Amino acid sequence: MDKKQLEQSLVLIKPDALKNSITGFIFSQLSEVHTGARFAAAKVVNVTRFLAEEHYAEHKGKMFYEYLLDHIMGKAHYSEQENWKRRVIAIVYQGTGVLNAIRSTAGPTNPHEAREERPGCIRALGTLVPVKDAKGNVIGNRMDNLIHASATTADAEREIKLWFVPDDFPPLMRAYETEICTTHYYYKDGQLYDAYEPDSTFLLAPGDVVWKTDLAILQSYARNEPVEGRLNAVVAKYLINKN
Ligand code: 3AN
Repeated sequence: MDKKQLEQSLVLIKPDALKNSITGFIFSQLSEVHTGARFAAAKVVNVTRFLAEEHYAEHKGKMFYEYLLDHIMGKAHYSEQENWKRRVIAIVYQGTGVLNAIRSTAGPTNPHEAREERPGCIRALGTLVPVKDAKGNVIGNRMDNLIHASATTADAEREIKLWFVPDDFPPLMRAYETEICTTHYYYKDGQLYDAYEPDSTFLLAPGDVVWKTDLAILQSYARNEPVEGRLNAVVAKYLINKN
Protein backbone atom coordinates (compact mmCIF):
# COMPACT_ATOMS: atom_id res chain seq x y z
CA MET A 1 0.00 0.00 0.00
CA ASP A 2 1.44 3.43 -0.84
CA LYS A 3 1.29 6.36 1.59
CA LYS A 4 -1.60 8.09 -0.20
CA GLN A 5 -3.82 5.06 0.37
CA LEU A 6 -3.09 5.39 4.11
CA GLU A 7 -4.81 8.79 4.33
CA GLN A 8 -7.29 8.61 7.22
CA SER A 9 -10.15 10.68 8.62
CA LEU A 10 -12.01 10.53 11.93
CA VAL A 11 -15.78 10.62 11.61
CA LEU A 12 -18.03 10.94 14.65
CA ILE A 13 -21.71 10.16 14.19
CA LYS A 14 -23.12 12.42 16.88
CA PRO A 15 -26.05 11.81 19.28
CA ASP A 16 -28.50 13.87 17.16
CA ALA A 17 -27.91 11.48 14.24
CA LEU A 18 -28.41 8.44 16.48
CA LYS A 19 -31.57 9.88 18.04
CA ASN A 20 -33.09 10.58 14.62
CA SER A 21 -31.94 7.27 13.10
CA ILE A 22 -29.90 8.95 10.38
CA THR A 23 -27.01 6.55 10.94
CA GLY A 24 -27.93 4.31 8.00
CA PHE A 25 -28.10 7.29 5.64
CA ILE A 26 -24.70 8.53 6.86
CA PHE A 27 -23.03 5.13 6.43
CA SER A 28 -24.55 4.86 2.98
CA GLN A 29 -23.39 8.35 1.91
CA LEU A 30 -19.86 7.69 3.21
CA SER A 31 -19.61 4.21 1.72
CA GLU A 32 -16.70 3.14 -0.42
CA VAL A 33 -18.61 3.42 -3.71
CA HIS A 34 -19.35 7.11 -3.03
CA THR A 35 -16.17 8.28 -1.29
CA GLY A 36 -13.50 5.59 -1.79
CA ALA A 37 -13.33 5.38 2.02
CA ARG A 38 -12.80 2.01 3.71
CA PHE A 39 -13.42 1.20 7.37
CA ALA A 40 -10.17 1.08 9.35
CA ALA A 41 -11.57 1.18 12.92
CA ALA A 42 -14.87 1.80 14.73
CA LYS A 43 -16.33 1.95 18.24
CA VAL A 44 -19.45 3.02 20.17
CA VAL A 45 -18.50 5.57 22.82
CA ASN A 46 -20.19 7.19 25.80
CA VAL A 47 -18.32 10.50 25.60
CA THR A 48 -17.11 11.86 28.94
CA ARG A 49 -16.35 15.51 29.56
CA PHE A 50 -12.68 14.51 29.76
CA LEU A 51 -12.73 13.22 26.15
CA ALA A 52 -15.04 15.98 24.88
CA GLU A 53 -12.73 18.70 26.23
CA GLU A 54 -9.73 17.13 24.52
CA HIS A 55 -11.55 16.66 21.23
CA TYR A 56 -12.76 20.27 21.14
CA ALA A 57 -9.70 21.84 22.84
CA GLU A 58 -9.33 24.40 20.02
CA HIS A 59 -12.81 25.79 20.76
CA LYS A 60 -12.28 26.29 24.52
CA GLY A 61 -13.40 29.77 25.54
CA LYS A 62 -15.71 30.30 22.55
CA MET A 63 -19.27 31.31 23.20
CA PHE A 64 -20.65 27.97 21.94
CA TYR A 65 -18.07 25.73 23.71
CA GLU A 66 -20.41 24.42 26.44
CA TYR A 67 -23.19 23.62 23.91
CA LEU A 68 -20.62 21.75 21.87
CA LEU A 69 -19.64 19.62 24.87
CA ASP A 70 -23.28 18.98 25.83
CA HIS A 71 -23.98 17.92 22.25
CA ILE A 72 -21.10 15.46 21.82
CA MET A 73 -21.68 14.06 25.33
CA GLY A 74 -25.31 13.33 24.41
CA LYS A 75 -26.65 15.56 27.20
CA ALA A 76 -28.42 17.81 24.71
CA HIS A 77 -30.44 14.90 23.28
CA TYR A 78 -30.95 12.45 26.14
CA SER A 79 -32.10 13.22 29.70
CA GLU A 80 -30.44 11.90 32.84
CA GLN A 81 -33.04 9.06 32.89
CA GLU A 82 -31.92 8.02 29.42
CA ASN A 83 -28.22 8.62 29.95
CA TRP A 84 -27.37 5.10 28.70
CA LYS A 85 -28.43 6.29 25.23
CA ARG A 86 -25.76 8.99 25.20
CA ARG A 87 -23.46 7.59 22.52
CA VAL A 88 -21.34 8.54 19.57
CA ILE A 89 -20.17 6.15 16.82
CA ALA A 90 -16.50 6.86 16.13
CA ILE A 91 -15.13 5.60 12.82
CA VAL A 92 -11.77 5.90 11.11
CA TYR A 93 -12.08 5.83 7.32
CA GLN A 94 -9.11 5.24 5.07
CA GLY A 95 -8.31 5.77 1.39
CA THR A 96 -6.79 8.15 -1.12
CA GLY A 97 -8.36 11.61 -0.76
CA VAL A 98 -10.75 10.59 2.07
CA LEU A 99 -10.36 13.81 4.03
CA ASN A 100 -11.78 15.95 1.24
CA ALA A 101 -14.24 13.35 0.02
CA ILE A 102 -15.79 12.99 3.49
CA ARG A 103 -15.79 16.74 4.29
CA SER A 104 -17.49 17.36 0.98
CA THR A 105 -20.13 14.66 1.62
CA ALA A 106 -20.67 16.07 5.13
CA GLY A 107 -21.13 19.63 3.82
CA PRO A 108 -20.87 23.06 5.50
CA THR A 109 -20.68 23.28 9.32
CA ASN A 110 -23.95 25.23 9.69
CA PRO A 111 -26.96 23.05 8.69
CA HIS A 112 -28.90 26.07 7.38
CA GLU A 113 -26.01 27.00 5.10
CA ALA A 114 -25.62 23.34 4.19
CA ARG A 115 -29.24 23.25 3.01
CA GLU A 116 -28.79 26.41 0.92
CA GLU A 117 -25.38 25.68 -0.53
CA ARG A 118 -25.18 21.89 -0.75
CA PRO A 119 -28.64 20.28 -0.89
CA GLY A 120 -28.28 16.54 -0.35
CA CYS A 121 -25.19 16.74 1.85
CA ILE A 122 -25.37 15.02 5.25
CA ARG A 123 -25.44 18.21 7.34
CA ALA A 124 -28.38 19.55 5.28
CA LEU A 125 -30.43 17.17 7.48
CA GLY A 126 -29.20 18.86 10.66
CA THR A 127 -30.69 21.85 12.46
CA LEU A 128 -29.88 24.92 14.55
CA VAL A 129 -31.27 24.94 18.07
CA PRO A 130 -31.64 28.32 19.79
CA VAL A 131 -30.08 28.36 23.26
CA LYS A 132 -31.85 30.53 25.86
CA ASP A 133 -30.75 32.04 29.16
CA ALA A 134 -32.74 31.71 32.41
CA LYS A 135 -34.97 34.64 31.32
CA GLY A 136 -35.78 33.01 27.98
CA ASN A 137 -33.62 35.31 25.86
CA VAL A 138 -31.90 33.61 22.94
CA ILE A 139 -28.17 33.81 23.62
CA GLY A 140 -26.83 31.65 20.81
CA ASN A 141 -27.35 28.59 18.67
CA ARG A 142 -26.34 24.99 19.10
CA MET A 143 -25.44 23.41 15.78
CA ASP A 144 -26.91 19.92 15.55
CA ASN A 145 -24.95 18.98 12.45
CA LEU A 146 -24.99 15.21 12.82
CA ILE A 147 -21.36 14.38 12.13
CA HIS A 148 -17.83 15.45 12.77
CA ALA A 149 -15.20 14.86 10.07
CA SER A 150 -11.48 15.67 10.32
CA ALA A 151 -10.54 18.84 8.43
CA THR A 152 -6.82 18.32 7.70
CA THR A 153 -4.17 15.58 7.87
CA ALA A 154 -2.80 17.15 11.07
CA ASP A 155 -6.28 17.26 12.65
CA ALA A 156 -6.91 13.66 11.58
CA GLU A 157 -3.71 12.45 13.24
CA ARG A 158 -4.46 14.31 16.49
CA GLU A 159 -8.09 13.16 16.55
CA ILE A 160 -7.46 9.53 15.57
CA LYS A 161 -4.76 9.21 18.23
CA LEU A 162 -7.13 10.80 20.73
CA TRP A 163 -9.94 8.27 20.17
CA PHE A 164 -8.13 5.07 19.11
CA VAL A 165 -5.25 2.86 20.24
CA PRO A 166 -3.17 1.00 17.62
CA ASP A 167 -4.84 -2.31 18.53
CA ASP A 168 -8.18 -0.89 17.39
CA PHE A 169 -6.87 -1.19 13.81
CA PRO A 170 -5.92 -4.21 11.74
CA PRO A 171 -2.08 -3.98 11.75
CA LEU A 172 -1.85 -3.04 8.06
CA MET A 173 -4.29 -0.15 8.57
CA ARG A 174 -2.24 1.72 11.20
CA ALA A 175 -1.31 5.03 9.59
CA TYR A 176 0.99 6.34 12.34
CA GLU A 177 4.23 5.02 13.81
CA THR A 178 3.93 2.66 16.77
CA GLU A 179 6.31 1.29 19.40
CA ILE A 180 6.26 -1.48 21.94
CA CYS A 181 5.79 -0.29 25.50
CA THR A 182 8.31 -1.63 28.03
CA THR A 183 6.83 -0.43 31.34
CA HIS A 184 3.52 -0.30 33.15
CA TYR A 185 1.46 2.90 33.18
CA TYR A 186 -1.55 3.69 35.35
CA TYR A 187 -3.50 6.94 35.62
CA LYS A 188 -5.42 8.63 38.42
CA ASP A 189 -6.60 12.25 38.88
CA GLY A 190 -4.14 13.83 36.45
CA GLN A 191 -1.18 11.74 37.65
CA LEU A 192 0.74 8.96 35.95
CA TYR A 193 1.99 5.93 37.94
CA ASP A 194 4.26 3.00 37.07
CA ALA A 195 2.47 0.63 39.45
CA TYR A 196 -1.14 0.10 40.50
CA GLU A 197 -2.56 2.71 42.89
CA PRO A 198 -5.98 2.21 44.47
CA ASP A 199 -8.67 3.53 42.06
CA SER A 200 -6.18 4.13 39.26
CA THR A 201 -6.93 3.08 35.66
CA PHE A 202 -4.61 0.70 33.86
CA LEU A 203 -3.23 2.18 30.65
CA LEU A 204 -0.38 0.08 29.30
CA ALA A 205 1.79 -2.94 30.13
CA PRO A 206 5.11 -4.13 28.70
CA GLY A 207 4.52 -5.60 25.24
CA ASP A 208 1.55 -3.36 24.38
CA VAL A 209 1.60 -1.54 21.05
CA VAL A 210 1.37 2.23 21.54
CA TRP A 211 1.47 5.30 19.28
CA LYS A 212 5.11 6.42 19.19
CA THR A 213 4.18 10.04 19.97
CA ASP A 214 2.06 8.92 22.96
CA LEU A 215 4.92 6.87 24.39
CA ALA A 216 7.27 9.87 24.10
CA ILE A 217 4.79 11.96 26.12
CA LEU A 218 4.36 9.25 28.78
CA GLN A 219 8.12 8.77 29.10
CA SER A 220 8.82 12.51 29.40
CA TYR A 221 6.04 12.87 31.93
CA ALA A 222 7.32 9.94 34.01
CA ARG A 223 10.84 11.41 34.03
CA ASN A 224 9.54 14.88 34.95
CA GLU A 225 10.97 16.27 31.71
CA PRO A 226 9.25 18.97 29.63
CA VAL A 227 6.32 17.33 27.82
CA GLU A 228 5.54 18.07 24.17
CA GLY A 229 1.85 17.32 24.16
CA ARG A 230 -0.99 16.83 26.58
CA LEU A 231 -1.09 13.90 29.02
CA ASN A 232 -4.91 13.99 28.95
CA ALA A 233 -4.90 13.53 25.16
CA VAL A 234 -2.81 10.37 25.57
CA VAL A 235 -4.88 9.01 28.43
CA ALA A 236 -8.38 9.79 27.08
CA LYS A 237 -8.64 6.80 24.73
CA TYR A 238 -7.63 4.36 27.47
CA LEU A 239 -10.50 5.66 29.63
CA ILE A 240 -13.14 5.23 26.91
CA ASN A 241 -16.13 3.25 28.18
CA LYS A 242 -14.41 2.56 31.52
CA ASN A 243 -16.23 3.47 34.72
P1 3AN B 1 -16.42 21.58 11.47
O1 3AN B 1 -17.13 20.62 12.40
O2 3AN B 1 -17.18 21.81 10.20
O3 3AN B 1 -14.97 21.24 11.26
P2 3AN B 1 -15.53 23.64 13.33
O4 3AN B 1 -14.34 22.80 13.63
O5 3AN B 1 -15.35 25.07 12.97
O6 3AN B 1 -16.45 22.99 12.21
O7 3AN B 1 -16.48 23.64 14.60
C1 3AN B 1 -16.63 22.48 15.39
C2 3AN B 1 -18.06 22.39 15.85
O8 3AN B 1 -18.38 23.54 16.60
C3 3AN B 1 -19.06 22.37 14.70
N1 3AN B 1 -19.29 21.06 14.20
C4 3AN B 1 -20.29 22.98 15.32
O9 3AN B 1 -21.04 21.96 15.98
C5 3AN B 1 -19.74 23.93 16.37
N2 3AN B 1 -19.75 25.32 15.93
C6 3AN B 1 -18.86 25.92 15.10
N3 3AN B 1 -19.17 27.23 14.94
C7 3AN B 1 -20.28 27.46 15.69
C8 3AN B 1 -21.09 28.60 15.97
N4 3AN B 1 -20.84 29.80 15.42
N5 3AN B 1 -22.15 28.47 16.80
C9 3AN B 1 -22.43 27.27 17.37
N6 3AN B 1 -21.70 26.16 17.17
C10 3AN B 1 -20.64 26.24 16.34
